[in-house]
Amino acid sequence: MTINFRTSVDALAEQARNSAIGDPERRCIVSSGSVHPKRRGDQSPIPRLELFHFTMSICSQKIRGALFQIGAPFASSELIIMPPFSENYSAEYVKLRMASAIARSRPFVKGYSGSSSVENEGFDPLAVPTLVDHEKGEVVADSRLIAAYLDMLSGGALVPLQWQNRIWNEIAIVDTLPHAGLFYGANPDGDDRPEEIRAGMRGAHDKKIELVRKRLEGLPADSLLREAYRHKIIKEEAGREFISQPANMRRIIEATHSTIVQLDRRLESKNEWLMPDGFTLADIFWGVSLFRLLFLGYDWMWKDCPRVSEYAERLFASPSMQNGVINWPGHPPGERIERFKKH
Ligand SMILES: N[C@@H](CCC(=O)N[C@@H](CS)C(=O)NCC(=O)O)C(=O)O
Repeated sequence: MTINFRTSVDALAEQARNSAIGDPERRCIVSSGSVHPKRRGDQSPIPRLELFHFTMSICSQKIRGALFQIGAPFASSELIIMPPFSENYSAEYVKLRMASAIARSRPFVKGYSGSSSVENEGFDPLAVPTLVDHEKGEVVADSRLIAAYLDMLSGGALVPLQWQNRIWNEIAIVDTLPHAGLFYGANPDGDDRPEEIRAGMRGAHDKKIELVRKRLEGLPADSLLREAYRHKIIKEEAGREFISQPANMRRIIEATHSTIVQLDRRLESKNEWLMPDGFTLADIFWGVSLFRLLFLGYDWMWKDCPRVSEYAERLFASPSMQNGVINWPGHPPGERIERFKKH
């Protein structure tokens, strides 16, 4: 029997779209740099690329930034990944994500270090973003791989050949920063996260574990899907323990601070961007990271880093950051980020 992968990927994406996304308003078509909601009943075909993502997911922000940078139209299928919704725990969505190559080649997530890098943690099958290429019948998971895929589609517009090594090295650095730990956990020496985040993150791991457990109950025994959910529980339990320890939080804050200081040394004042001759994927990943640190109140990390300070201002004004991150609908307010928003 031959399997038509293209049809099966389309079907998986359709099931994920229809079952996981609670509100059809969170499905729209994005074209030529602007967001055009797709009306209900609109028969226009979905574009070649479809992104399953979430406004506040840092990994999703990197990919939206990259999509806007290359000007590729895409179908935006937005899941709410926070409890009590946790639409990313829908079995239909997880099945789609498990059709990606990385799901087959990497072990499932089994620990927590504060980052969400596949290199450190393993593959999280219940996470966003996931890209679907409807033309090729391909599902791509993990922000680094999705970014590489988009670079390939754009003919190298994001990662010019001459800077490959340096750019991928920068991306590996950003990928291992403990953004998740800094978002869920409080700084024991002064929590500057916006009130909405502080309140929302209280007990978040407990709520997530409970929701995953509920979903797990209905899954077939001995199935790979069940294994995927079991690993998600292991990760969330490890995360709950990790952020409860002030020593862990101090360690990841210090590590992030020292990474920012090192970035300052790599930036050259004569260049506008990180690479000598133009805006690249490295700038998108750093833009998203610095914006998140600013939002969470960690901008003191570049108080004595003049090049990072100037670089951050330029990044936050760039079209890919403006469209894909800062003005993407639904970003929660924060006193530190308001001046960068277009009103
Ligand atoms: N290495 C993955 C990490 C994916 C990931 O951890 N995504 C987070 C948001 S940035 C997520 O979906 N979390 C869902 C949850 O915690 O339940 C990537 O870069 O795409």
